[in-house]
Amino acid sequence: MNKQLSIIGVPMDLGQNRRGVDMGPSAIRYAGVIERLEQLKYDIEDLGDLVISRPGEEQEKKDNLRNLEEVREGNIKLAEEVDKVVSKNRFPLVLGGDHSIAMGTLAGIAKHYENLGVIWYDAHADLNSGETSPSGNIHGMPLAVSIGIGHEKLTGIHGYQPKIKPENIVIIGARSVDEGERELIKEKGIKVFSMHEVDRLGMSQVMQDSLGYLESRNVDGVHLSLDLDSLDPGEAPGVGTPVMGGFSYRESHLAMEMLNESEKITSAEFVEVNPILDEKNKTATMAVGLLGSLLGEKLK
Ligand code: HAR
Ligand code: MN
Ligand code: MN
Ligand code: MN
Repeated sequence: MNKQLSIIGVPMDLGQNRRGVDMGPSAIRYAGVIERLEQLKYDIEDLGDLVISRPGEEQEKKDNLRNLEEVREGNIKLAEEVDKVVSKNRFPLVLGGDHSIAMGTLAGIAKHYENLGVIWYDAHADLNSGETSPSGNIHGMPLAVSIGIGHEKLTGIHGYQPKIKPENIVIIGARSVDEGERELIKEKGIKVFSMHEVDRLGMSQVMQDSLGYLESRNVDGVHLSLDLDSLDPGEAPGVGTPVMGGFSYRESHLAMEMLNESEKITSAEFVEVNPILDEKNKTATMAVGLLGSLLGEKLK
């Protein structure tokens, strides 16, 4: 693991319609992320939180894309910041914020790789576009945007597209997938370990298979995009779109340890922590615990 790590907070909540997820970076900081990583002997550069401009009043939803201009603008800024971090050969760790920020993170990272792999750890597939989305919320679209599907104002962020190849993606934990997303998964042959497979195979096998799959694709880096709604809402209630039947903290912990052991992860983002919906900052505390494991905490 690259021990030079840069943290960027992104107080973005415009990719969906429940306020509070913009406080995610603060909640994760409050839960002690910096101290935790310092203990693991990381050289940390904290770049603080980006400034996200907020429309004064509810914007008209154009093309079924809520807050399109603001979400685009925030992601352009994020892509630039992340790009600089990778150029300095540092590990970018992005703290959200809603999942729409994955568009900017991936835009900043992927141009530095020939064949970037992505692990999308989420209850959702985030493969909608304005045409297929039931909500018009852009946080349900970033994975589609990153493979070049969606509004030009989103797919064109940071001046190139697509950012990643559909065959270099592994989705883990999906259990709420819309019709249009299902079709796209089939059409593009995207690898998905839904909750069904995780239950049948167990997390250990799923992680082994996921890493093996990405290796067979000859990826030259792997980005982990972890949406906290992958966890069961009983354990992690501080998320905007909870879906029953999620991962336990324990099995996610194992997943993170296995990713650490693989030494394949080259960037990460933790998103969708909403402290307003949380209980005593539990969800942010879990995010920090998972990050600790991802970045090398071990008992022996
Ligand atoms: N699929 C639904 C939609 O597009 C819900 C998306 C929820 N998204 C997230 N990201 N929390 O995973 O509206
Ligand atoms: Mn998501
Ligand atoms: Mn590339
Ligand atoms: Mn989700």
